[in-house]
Amino acid sequence: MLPRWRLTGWIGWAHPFTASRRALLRAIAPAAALSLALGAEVARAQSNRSIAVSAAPVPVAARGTTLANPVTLKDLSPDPRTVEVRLIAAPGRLSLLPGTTTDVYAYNGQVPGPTLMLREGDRVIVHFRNDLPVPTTVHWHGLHIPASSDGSPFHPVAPGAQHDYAFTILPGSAGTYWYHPHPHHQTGYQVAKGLYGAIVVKAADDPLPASLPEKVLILSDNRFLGDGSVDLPDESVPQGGVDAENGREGAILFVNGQVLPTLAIRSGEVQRWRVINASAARVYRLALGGHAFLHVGSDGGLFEHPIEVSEILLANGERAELLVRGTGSPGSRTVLQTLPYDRYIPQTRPRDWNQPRDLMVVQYSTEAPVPLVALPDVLRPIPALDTTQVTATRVVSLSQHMINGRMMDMSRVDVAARLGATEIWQVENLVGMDHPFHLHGFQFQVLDRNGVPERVRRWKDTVNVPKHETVRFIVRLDDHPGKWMFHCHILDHEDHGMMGILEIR
Ligand SMILES: [Cu+2]
Repeated sequence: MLPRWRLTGWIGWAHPFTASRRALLRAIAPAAALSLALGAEVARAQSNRSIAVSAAPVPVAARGTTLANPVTLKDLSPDPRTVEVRLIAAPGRLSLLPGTTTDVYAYNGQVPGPTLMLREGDRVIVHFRNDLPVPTTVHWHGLHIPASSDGSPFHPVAPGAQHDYAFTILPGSAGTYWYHPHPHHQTGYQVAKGLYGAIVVKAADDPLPASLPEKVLILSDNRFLGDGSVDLPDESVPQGGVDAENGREGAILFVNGQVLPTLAIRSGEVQRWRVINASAARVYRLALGGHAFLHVGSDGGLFEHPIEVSEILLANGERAELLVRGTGSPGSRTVLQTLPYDRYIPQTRPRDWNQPRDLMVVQYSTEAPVPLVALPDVLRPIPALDTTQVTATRVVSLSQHMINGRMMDMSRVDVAARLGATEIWQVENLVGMDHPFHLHGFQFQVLDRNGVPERVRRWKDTVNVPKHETVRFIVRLDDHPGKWMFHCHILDHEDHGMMGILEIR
Protein backbone atom coordinates (compact mmCIF):
# COMPACT_ATOMS: atom_id res chain seq x y z
CA MET A 1 0.00 0.00 0.00
CA LEU A 2 1.31 3.40 -0.89
CA PRO A 3 1.33 6.12 1.72
CA ARG A 4 -1.71 8.27 1.31
CA TRP A 5 -0.68 11.84 0.76
CA ARG A 6 -2.97 14.61 1.68
CA LEU A 7 -2.43 18.23 0.99
CA THR A 8 -3.68 20.33 3.86
CA GLY A 9 -4.72 23.91 3.60
CA TRP A 10 -4.88 23.62 -0.15
CA ILE A 11 -7.31 26.06 -1.65
CA GLY A 12 -7.23 25.99 -5.39
CA TRP A 13 -4.26 24.63 -7.18
CA ALA A 14 -1.21 23.03 -5.69
CA HIS A 15 2.01 22.89 -7.64
CA PRO A 16 5.73 23.17 -7.16
CA PHE A 17 5.92 26.74 -8.40
CA THR A 18 8.73 28.90 -7.30
CA ALA A 19 7.71 32.15 -5.67
CA SER A 20 8.78 34.08 -8.75
CA ARG A 21 6.63 31.98 -11.06
CA ARG A 22 3.65 32.43 -8.77
CA ALA A 23 4.17 36.17 -8.74
CA LEU A 24 4.56 36.21 -12.50
CA LEU A 25 1.32 34.36 -13.06
CA ARG A 26 -0.56 36.59 -10.62
CA ALA A 27 0.81 39.65 -12.34
CA ILE A 28 -0.31 38.71 -15.83
CA ALA A 29 -3.87 37.55 -15.03
CA PRO A 30 -3.27 34.41 -17.07
CA ALA A 31 -6.64 33.97 -18.74
CA ALA A 32 -6.39 37.44 -20.23
CA ALA A 33 -2.81 36.84 -21.30
CA LEU A 34 -3.76 33.62 -23.01
CA SER A 35 -6.67 35.13 -24.88
CA LEU A 36 -4.44 38.01 -25.99
CA ALA A 37 -1.94 35.51 -27.31
CA LEU A 38 -4.67 33.60 -29.12
CA GLY A 39 -6.09 36.80 -30.57
CA ALA A 40 -2.71 37.86 -31.91
CA GLU A 41 -2.18 34.46 -33.42
CA VAL A 42 -5.55 34.48 -35.13
CA ALA A 43 -4.86 37.95 -36.53
CA ARG A 44 -1.53 36.75 -37.91
CA ALA A 45 -3.08 33.63 -39.33
CA GLN A 46 -5.87 35.56 -41.01
CA SER A 47 -3.55 38.12 -42.53
CA ASN A 48 -1.04 35.58 -43.80
CA ARG A 49 -3.06 32.61 -44.90
CA SER A 50 -5.73 31.82 -47.38
CA ILE A 51 -7.77 29.76 -44.96
CA ALA A 52 -9.63 31.35 -42.08
CA VAL A 53 -8.40 30.07 -38.76
CA SER A 54 -10.05 31.43 -35.69
CA ALA A 55 -10.60 30.83 -32.03
CA ALA A 56 -14.27 31.32 -32.87
CA PRO A 57 -16.18 28.69 -34.86
CA VAL A 58 -14.98 28.52 -38.43
CA PRO A 59 -17.80 29.01 -40.94
CA VAL A 60 -18.59 25.96 -43.02
CA ALA A 61 -17.86 27.99 -46.15
CA ALA A 62 -14.20 28.11 -45.08
CA ARG A 63 -13.83 24.35 -45.30
CA GLY A 64 -10.49 23.04 -46.41
CA THR A 65 -9.28 20.03 -48.29
CA THR A 66 -10.72 16.55 -48.60
CA LEU A 67 -9.85 14.44 -45.58
CA ALA A 68 -7.09 11.96 -46.30
CA ASN A 69 -6.31 8.87 -44.25
CA PRO A 70 -2.61 9.01 -43.26
CA VAL A 71 -0.51 6.72 -45.47
CA THR A 72 0.30 3.23 -44.20
CA LEU A 73 3.83 2.18 -43.21
CA LYS A 74 5.13 -0.17 -45.90
CA ASP A 75 5.51 -3.76 -44.70
CA LEU A 76 8.91 -5.01 -45.89
CA SER A 77 8.55 -8.60 -44.67
CA PRO A 78 7.72 -11.45 -47.08
CA ASP A 79 6.38 -13.41 -44.08
CA PRO A 80 2.60 -12.87 -43.83
CA ARG A 81 2.71 -13.08 -40.01
CA THR A 82 5.53 -10.56 -39.66
CA VAL A 83 5.25 -6.82 -40.16
CA GLU A 84 8.62 -5.18 -40.67
CA VAL A 85 8.75 -1.43 -41.20
CA ARG A 86 11.26 1.41 -41.28
CA LEU A 87 10.57 4.52 -39.24
CA ILE A 88 12.82 7.57 -39.25
CA ALA A 89 12.36 10.61 -37.03
CA ALA A 90 14.00 13.62 -38.61
CA PRO A 91 13.73 17.39 -38.87
CA GLY A 92 11.91 18.68 -41.92
CA ARG A 93 10.06 21.64 -43.33
CA LEU A 94 6.40 21.13 -44.14
CA SER A 95 3.38 23.27 -44.86
CA LEU A 96 1.15 22.61 -41.86
CA LEU A 97 -0.90 25.72 -42.57
CA PRO A 98 -1.73 26.87 -46.08
CA GLY A 99 0.56 29.65 -47.27
CA THR A 100 3.39 29.07 -44.83
CA THR A 101 5.98 26.46 -43.91
CA THR A 102 7.05 25.18 -40.53
CA ASP A 103 10.21 23.55 -39.20
CA VAL A 104 8.96 20.22 -37.90
CA TYR A 105 10.09 16.92 -36.55
CA ALA A 106 8.46 14.23 -38.67
CA TYR A 107 8.22 10.45 -38.92
CA ASN A 108 9.17 9.44 -42.46
CA GLY A 109 8.78 13.05 -43.54
CA GLN A 110 5.10 13.32 -42.61
CA VAL A 111 2.89 14.92 -39.98
CA PRO A 112 1.10 12.94 -38.71
CA GLY A 113 3.38 9.98 -39.21
CA PRO A 114 2.34 7.00 -41.32
CA THR A 115 -0.10 4.51 -39.82
CA LEU A 116 1.22 1.20 -38.51
CA MET A 117 -1.29 -1.40 -39.76
CA LEU A 118 -1.21 -4.68 -37.85
CA ARG A 119 -3.24 -7.81 -37.26
CA GLU A 120 -3.63 -9.81 -34.08
CA GLY A 121 -0.84 -12.37 -33.86
CA ASP A 122 1.60 -10.33 -35.93
CA ARG A 123 5.27 -10.28 -35.07
CA VAL A 124 6.30 -6.62 -35.44
CA ILE A 125 9.77 -5.29 -36.11
CA VAL A 126 10.25 -1.54 -36.38
CA HIS A 127 13.67 -0.49 -37.65
CA PHE A 128 13.84 2.95 -36.10
CA ARG A 129 16.48 5.59 -36.79
CA ASN A 130 16.78 8.83 -34.90
CA ASP A 131 17.92 11.56 -37.28
CA LEU A 132 16.83 14.27 -34.84
CA PRO A 133 19.46 16.44 -33.14
CA VAL A 134 18.12 15.25 -29.76
CA PRO A 135 17.45 11.91 -28.04
CA THR A 136 14.01 10.42 -28.55
CA THR A 137 12.04 7.20 -28.11
CA VAL A 138 9.00 5.68 -29.80
CA HIS A 139 6.28 4.73 -27.33
CA TRP A 140 3.58 2.35 -28.62
CA HIS A 141 0.73 3.79 -26.60
CA GLY A 142 -1.62 1.10 -25.32
CA LEU A 143 0.09 -1.96 -26.73
CA HIS A 144 0.74 -4.86 -24.35
CA ILE A 145 4.40 -5.55 -25.21
CA PRO A 146 7.68 -6.10 -23.34
CA ALA A 147 8.94 -3.20 -21.23
CA SER A 148 12.17 -3.12 -23.22
CA SER A 149 10.19 -2.26 -26.38
CA ASP A 150 7.85 0.26 -24.74
CA GLY A 151 9.89 3.31 -25.75
CA SER A 152 9.80 4.67 -22.21
CA PRO A 153 12.27 7.30 -20.92
CA PHE A 154 14.45 4.38 -19.74
CA HIS A 155 15.42 3.58 -23.32
CA PRO A 156 16.39 6.77 -25.17
CA VAL A 157 17.68 6.53 -28.72
CA ALA A 158 20.61 8.93 -29.19
CA PRO A 159 20.87 11.28 -32.17
CA GLY A 160 22.11 9.31 -35.17
CA ALA A 161 21.44 5.97 -33.48
CA GLN A 162 19.21 3.13 -34.62
CA HIS A 163 17.03 0.86 -32.56
CA ASP A 164 14.86 -2.11 -33.48
CA TYR A 165 11.58 -2.31 -31.60
CA ALA A 166 10.27 -5.88 -31.65
CA PHE A 167 7.03 -7.19 -30.21
CA THR A 168 4.09 -9.51 -30.86
CA ILE A 169 0.46 -8.43 -31.02
CA LEU A 170 -1.66 -10.67 -28.82
CA PRO A 171 -5.04 -12.10 -29.84
CA GLY A 172 -7.87 -10.01 -28.40
CA SER A 173 -5.99 -6.74 -28.69
CA ALA A 174 -7.47 -5.48 -31.95
CA GLY A 175 -8.13 -1.78 -31.61
CA THR A 176 -6.85 1.71 -32.25
CA TYR A 177 -3.56 2.79 -30.70
CA TRP A 178 -0.93 5.40 -31.47
CA TYR A 179 2.77 6.05 -31.29
CA HIS A 180 4.69 9.09 -30.14
CA PRO A 181 8.01 10.02 -28.50
CA HIS A 182 8.46 9.61 -24.74
CA PRO A 183 11.88 11.05 -23.84
CA HIS A 184 12.26 12.37 -20.32
CA HIS A 185 11.03 16.01 -20.05
CA GLN A 186 10.76 16.44 -23.85
CA THR A 187 7.61 14.59 -24.89
CA GLY A 188 5.46 17.71 -25.26
CA TYR A 189 8.10 19.49 -27.31
CA GLN A 190 8.62 16.60 -29.72
CA VAL A 191 4.90 15.89 -30.19
CA ALA A 192 4.26 19.61 -30.79
CA LYS A 193 6.95 19.53 -33.47
CA GLY A 194 5.01 16.82 -35.31
CA LEU A 195 5.88 13.36 -33.96
CA TYR A 196 2.73 11.25 -33.63
CA GLY A 197 1.03 8.58 -35.69
CA ALA A 198 -1.73 5.98 -35.59
CA ILE A 199 -1.61 2.23 -34.98
CA VAL A 200 -4.51 0.06 -36.15
CA VAL A 201 -4.71 -3.56 -35.02
CA LYS A 202 -7.25 -5.69 -36.87
CA ALA A 203 -8.85 -8.95 -35.77
CA ALA A 204 -9.48 -11.88 -38.09
CA ASP A 205 -12.87 -12.31 -36.39
CA ASP A 206 -13.91 -8.65 -36.36
CA PRO A 207 -17.68 -8.67 -35.72
CA LEU A 208 -18.31 -5.47 -37.71
CA PRO A 209 -19.00 -5.76 -41.44
CA ALA A 210 -15.76 -5.57 -43.45
CA SER A 211 -17.62 -3.46 -46.00
CA LEU A 212 -17.73 -0.40 -43.70
CA PRO A 213 -15.41 2.35 -44.97
CA GLU A 214 -12.82 3.03 -42.27
CA LYS A 215 -11.42 6.44 -41.41
CA VAL A 216 -8.55 7.16 -39.04
CA LEU A 217 -9.10 10.58 -37.45
CA ILE A 218 -6.10 11.89 -35.53
CA LEU A 219 -7.09 14.99 -33.58
CA SER A 220 -4.40 17.49 -32.69
CA ASP A 221 -3.98 21.19 -32.14
CA ASN A 222 -1.05 23.54 -32.42
CA ARG A 223 0.03 27.13 -32.02
CA PHE A 224 2.29 29.03 -34.41
CA LEU A 225 4.28 32.23 -34.50
CA GLY A 226 3.91 34.68 -37.35
CA ASP A 227 6.84 33.14 -39.24
CA GLY A 228 5.10 29.75 -39.27
CA SER A 229 7.29 28.20 -36.56
CA VAL A 230 5.71 26.17 -33.78
CA ASP A 231 5.16 28.42 -30.76
CA LEU A 232 6.88 26.65 -27.86
CA PRO A 233 7.65 29.31 -25.26
CA ASP A 234 9.67 28.41 -22.18
CA GLU A 235 8.49 29.33 -18.74
CA SER A 236 10.43 32.58 -18.65
CA VAL A 237 7.55 34.18 -20.55
CA PRO A 238 3.93 34.35 -19.36
CA GLN A 239 2.55 32.07 -22.07
CA GLY A 240 5.03 29.39 -21.07
CA GLY A 241 3.75 29.58 -17.51
CA VAL A 242 0.16 29.24 -18.68
CA ASP A 243 1.13 26.26 -20.86
CA ALA A 244 2.80 24.58 -17.90
CA GLU A 245 -0.41 24.85 -15.90
CA ASN A 246 -3.10 24.21 -18.53
CA GLY A 247 -1.06 22.06 -20.79
CA ARG A 248 -0.24 23.64 -24.11
CA GLU A 249 -3.20 24.26 -26.39
CA GLY A 250 -3.25 25.90 -29.80
CA ALA A 251 -6.02 27.71 -31.61
CA ILE A 252 -5.44 25.73 -34.80
CA LEU A 253 -7.24 22.38 -34.79
CA PHE A 254 -6.18 19.59 -37.10
CA VAL A 255 -7.70 16.31 -38.24
CA ASN A 256 -4.96 14.16 -39.76
CA GLY A 257 -2.85 17.32 -40.01
CA GLN A 258 -5.53 19.13 -42.05
CA VAL A 259 -7.44 22.23 -40.97
CA LEU A 260 -11.20 21.76 -41.24
CA PRO A 261 -11.05 19.03 -43.89
CA THR A 262 -14.12 17.66 -45.61
CA LEU A 263 -15.09 14.02 -45.24
CA ALA A 264 -17.33 12.57 -47.91
CA ILE A 265 -20.20 10.27 -47.01
CA ARG A 266 -23.13 8.86 -48.92
CA SER A 267 -26.67 8.80 -47.61
CA GLY A 268 -27.31 5.50 -45.89
CA GLU A 269 -23.64 4.58 -45.69
CA VAL A 270 -22.17 3.52 -42.33
CA GLN A 271 -18.58 4.57 -41.69
CA ARG A 272 -16.23 3.27 -39.03
CA TRP A 273 -14.19 6.03 -37.45
CA ARG A 274 -11.10 5.41 -35.35
CA VAL A 275 -10.55 8.64 -33.43
CA ILE A 276 -7.31 9.40 -31.58
CA ASN A 277 -6.73 12.35 -29.26
CA ALA A 278 -3.09 13.19 -30.00
CA SER A 279 -3.33 16.68 -28.48
CA ALA A 280 -0.97 17.61 -25.67
CA ALA A 281 -3.75 19.01 -23.52
CA ARG A 282 -6.95 19.71 -25.47
CA VAL A 283 -9.86 17.46 -24.49
CA TYR A 284 -12.43 16.88 -27.22
CA ARG A 285 -16.16 16.62 -26.62
CA LEU A 286 -17.18 15.34 -30.01
CA ALA A 287 -20.59 15.83 -31.55
CA LEU A 288 -21.80 15.54 -35.13
CA GLY A 289 -24.72 17.85 -35.86
CA GLY A 290 -27.98 15.96 -36.41
CA HIS A 291 -26.34 12.56 -35.90
CA ALA A 292 -25.92 10.15 -33.03
CA PHE A 293 -22.79 8.03 -32.79
CA LEU A 294 -22.75 4.31 -32.25
CA HIS A 295 -19.86 4.05 -29.80
CA VAL A 296 -18.38 0.61 -30.37
CA GLY A 297 -14.88 0.73 -28.92
CA SER A 298 -12.36 2.41 -26.68
CA ASP A 299 -8.61 2.28 -26.02
CA GLY A 300 -8.27 -1.51 -25.94
CA GLY A 301 -10.74 -2.35 -28.71
CA LEU A 302 -14.41 -3.11 -29.13
CA PHE A 303 -17.04 -3.09 -26.39
CA GLU A 304 -19.44 -5.97 -25.75
CA HIS A 305 -22.30 -4.01 -27.34
CA PRO A 306 -22.63 -0.79 -29.35
CA ILE A 307 -23.88 2.19 -27.36
CA GLU A 308 -25.78 5.04 -28.97
CA VAL A 309 -24.57 8.42 -27.74
CA SER A 310 -24.97 12.02 -28.84
CA GLU A 311 -21.44 13.02 -27.86
CA ILE A 312 -18.14 11.53 -26.75
CA LEU A 313 -15.53 12.96 -24.40
CA LEU A 314 -12.03 12.07 -25.53
CA ALA A 315 -9.18 13.03 -23.20
CA ASN A 316 -5.52 13.11 -24.12
CA GLY A 317 -4.21 9.79 -25.33
CA GLU A 318 -7.66 8.18 -25.44
CA ARG A 319 -9.18 6.60 -28.53
CA ALA A 320 -12.76 5.92 -29.62
CA GLU A 321 -14.17 3.67 -32.29
CA LEU A 322 -17.43 5.05 -33.67
CA LEU A 323 -19.94 4.04 -36.27
CA VAL A 324 -21.42 7.01 -38.08
CA ARG A 325 -24.65 6.25 -39.87
CA GLY A 326 -25.33 8.41 -42.90
CA THR A 327 -28.80 9.52 -41.91
CA GLY A 328 -28.51 12.87 -43.71
CA SER A 329 -30.08 13.51 -47.09
CA PRO A 330 -28.11 13.56 -50.37
CA GLY A 331 -26.27 16.85 -50.87
CA SER A 332 -26.59 17.97 -47.23
CA ARG A 333 -23.69 18.66 -44.91
CA THR A 334 -22.98 18.73 -41.22
CA VAL A 335 -19.98 19.51 -39.02
CA LEU A 336 -18.01 17.47 -36.52
CA GLN A 337 -17.47 19.79 -33.58
CA THR A 338 -15.78 19.76 -30.24
CA LEU A 339 -18.17 21.23 -27.67
CA PRO A 340 -17.10 23.26 -24.65
CA TYR A 341 -15.59 21.24 -21.84
CA ASP A 342 -14.22 22.88 -18.71
CA ARG A 343 -11.16 20.90 -17.68
CA TYR A 344 -9.33 24.00 -16.42
CA ILE A 345 -8.54 25.80 -13.23
CA PRO A 346 -10.19 29.22 -13.34
CA GLN A 347 -6.87 31.08 -13.19
CA THR A 348 -5.68 29.86 -16.58
CA ARG A 349 -8.93 28.88 -18.30
CA PRO A 350 -8.88 30.19 -21.89
CA ARG A 351 -11.29 33.04 -22.53
CA ASP A 352 -12.94 31.13 -25.39
CA TRP A 353 -13.22 27.78 -23.60
CA ASN A 354 -17.02 27.92 -23.80
CA GLN A 355 -17.15 28.17 -27.59
CA PRO A 356 -17.75 25.12 -29.78
CA ARG A 357 -15.05 24.57 -32.39
CA ASP A 358 -15.43 23.04 -35.84
CA LEU A 359 -13.15 20.11 -36.63
CA MET A 360 -14.37 18.62 -39.89
CA VAL A 361 -17.13 19.05 -42.45
CA VAL A 362 -19.12 15.94 -43.33
CA GLN A 363 -20.47 16.34 -46.84
CA TYR A 364 -23.12 14.05 -48.29
CA SER A 365 -22.77 13.16 -51.94
CA THR A 366 -25.73 13.78 -54.22
CA GLU A 367 -26.00 10.08 -55.01
CA ALA A 368 -29.17 8.23 -54.11
CA PRO A 369 -29.15 6.69 -50.61
CA VAL A 370 -27.87 3.17 -50.11
CA PRO A 371 -29.71 0.89 -47.67
CA LEU A 372 -28.24 0.87 -44.16
CA VAL A 373 -26.24 -2.31 -43.55
CA ALA A 374 -27.27 -4.51 -40.65
CA LEU A 375 -25.05 -3.93 -37.60
CA PRO A 376 -24.47 -6.56 -34.91
CA ASP A 377 -25.86 -6.03 -31.39
CA VAL A 378 -23.13 -8.20 -29.89
CA LEU A 379 -19.47 -7.36 -30.57
CA ARG A 380 -17.33 -9.57 -28.33
CA PRO A 381 -17.19 -10.78 -24.73
CA ILE A 382 -15.08 -8.80 -22.25
CA PRO A 383 -14.67 -10.99 -19.17
CA ALA A 384 -14.64 -8.98 -15.95
CA LEU A 385 -11.34 -9.11 -14.09
CA ASP A 386 -11.91 -10.94 -10.82
CA THR A 387 -12.01 -8.56 -7.85
CA THR A 388 -11.69 -11.50 -5.42
CA GLN A 389 -8.18 -12.09 -6.77
CA VAL A 390 -6.96 -8.60 -5.89
CA THR A 391 -3.73 -8.71 -3.90
CA ALA A 392 -3.01 -5.00 -3.62
CA THR A 393 -4.93 -1.75 -3.67
CA ARG A 394 -2.94 1.33 -4.58
CA VAL A 395 -3.94 4.88 -3.88
CA VAL A 396 -2.55 7.20 -6.51
CA SER A 397 -3.18 10.87 -5.82
CA LEU A 398 -2.89 13.50 -8.51
CA SER A 399 -2.02 17.09 -7.76
CA GLN A 400 -0.58 19.76 -10.01
CA HIS A 401 2.63 18.29 -11.52
CA MET A 402 2.87 15.59 -8.84
CA ILE A 403 1.75 12.05 -8.15
CA ASN A 404 1.49 11.03 -4.50
CA GLY A 405 3.09 14.34 -3.65
CA ARG A 406 6.27 13.63 -5.59
CA MET A 407 7.72 14.53 -8.92
CA MET A 408 9.19 11.94 -11.27
CA ASP A 409 12.52 10.43 -10.28
CA MET A 410 14.00 7.95 -12.75
CA SER A 411 15.95 6.25 -9.95
CA ARG A 412 12.90 5.66 -7.74
CA VAL A 413 10.32 2.88 -7.91
CA ASP A 414 6.93 4.23 -6.84
CA VAL A 415 4.93 1.03 -7.03
CA ALA A 416 6.50 -2.43 -6.71
CA ALA A 417 4.19 -5.19 -7.89
CA ARG A 418 4.36 -8.95 -8.19
CA LEU A 419 4.26 -10.56 -11.62
CA GLY A 420 0.82 -12.07 -12.10
CA ALA A 421 -0.86 -9.84 -9.51
CA THR A 422 -4.33 -8.41 -9.90
CA GLU A 423 -4.51 -4.94 -8.40
CA ILE A 424 -6.98 -2.14 -7.86
CA TRP A 425 -5.70 1.36 -8.42
CA GLN A 426 -7.64 4.17 -6.83
CA VAL A 427 -6.69 7.33 -8.70
CA GLU A 428 -7.71 10.44 -6.79
CA ASN A 429 -7.58 13.87 -8.33
CA LEU A 430 -6.94 16.28 -5.46
CA VAL A 431 -7.02 19.44 -7.54
CA GLY A 432 -9.40 21.62 -9.51
CA MET A 433 -8.42 20.57 -13.02
CA ASP A 434 -8.77 17.31 -14.92
CA HIS A 435 -5.81 14.93 -15.27
CA PRO A 436 -6.01 12.06 -17.80
CA PHE A 437 -4.18 9.12 -16.24
CA HIS A 438 -2.24 6.67 -18.45
CA LEU A 439 -0.70 3.34 -17.41
CA HIS A 440 1.82 1.94 -19.87
CA GLY A 441 1.69 -1.61 -21.13
CA PHE A 442 -1.50 -2.90 -19.51
CA GLN A 443 -5.17 -2.50 -20.33
CA PHE A 444 -7.40 -2.06 -17.29
CA GLN A 445 -11.12 -2.02 -16.51
CA VAL A 446 -12.64 0.96 -14.73
CA LEU A 447 -14.69 -0.26 -11.76
CA ASP A 448 -16.27 2.97 -10.60
CA ARG A 449 -16.07 6.74 -10.64
CA ASN A 450 -16.73 8.50 -7.34
CA GLY A 451 -18.18 5.22 -6.12
CA VAL A 452 -20.65 4.97 -9.01
CA PRO A 453 -20.14 1.64 -10.79
CA GLU A 454 -19.02 1.92 -14.41
CA ARG A 455 -21.92 1.20 -16.73
CA VAL A 456 -19.96 -0.33 -19.58
CA ARG A 457 -17.06 -2.78 -19.21
CA ARG A 458 -14.25 -1.82 -21.55
CA TRP A 459 -10.49 -2.09 -21.89
CA LYS A 460 -8.74 1.19 -21.17
CA ASP A 461 -5.15 2.38 -20.88
CA THR A 462 -5.99 6.04 -20.30
CA VAL A 463 -8.79 7.42 -18.17
CA ASN A 464 -9.69 11.01 -17.50
CA VAL A 465 -9.89 11.80 -13.80
CA PRO A 466 -12.00 14.97 -13.53
CA LYS A 467 -11.46 17.70 -10.95
CA HIS A 468 -11.68 16.39 -7.38
CA GLU A 469 -12.96 13.00 -8.58
CA THR A 470 -11.76 9.47 -7.93
CA VAL A 471 -11.58 6.65 -10.48
CA ARG A 472 -10.93 3.05 -9.45
CA PHE A 473 -9.73 0.51 -11.95
CA ILE A 474 -8.66 -3.12 -11.84
CA VAL A 475 -5.62 -4.37 -13.72
CA ARG A 476 -3.91 -7.72 -14.09
CA LEU A 477 -0.12 -7.49 -14.32
CA ASP A 478 0.01 -10.90 -15.92
CA ASP A 479 3.32 -10.76 -17.75
CA HIS A 480 6.04 -8.44 -19.00
CA PRO A 481 8.11 -7.76 -15.88
CA GLY A 482 10.15 -4.59 -15.74
CA LYS A 483 9.71 -0.91 -15.20
CA TRP A 484 6.60 0.79 -16.54
CA MET A 485 5.52 4.40 -16.47
CA PHE A 486 2.22 5.80 -15.23
CA HIS A 487 1.52 9.47 -15.70
CA CYS A 488 -0.77 12.33 -16.50
CA HIS A 489 -1.19 12.50 -20.28
CA ILE A 490 -1.25 16.29 -20.37
CA LEU A 491 2.20 16.35 -21.88
CA ASP A 492 3.31 19.49 -20.06
CA HIS A 493 2.38 17.86 -16.75
CA GLU A 494 4.16 14.63 -17.67
CA ASP A 495 7.26 16.58 -18.70
CA HIS A 496 7.19 18.49 -15.41
CA GLY A 497 7.36 15.24 -13.50
CA MET A 498 3.75 14.15 -13.08
CA MET A 499 4.82 10.57 -13.64
CA GLY A 500 5.74 7.52 -11.59
CA ILE A 501 7.32 4.13 -12.06
CA LEU A 502 5.67 0.75 -11.61
CA GLU A 503 8.14 -2.09 -11.32
CA ILE A 504 6.81 -5.61 -11.87
CA ARG A 505 9.06 -8.35 -10.51
CU1 LIG B 1 -2.17 16.55 -15.54
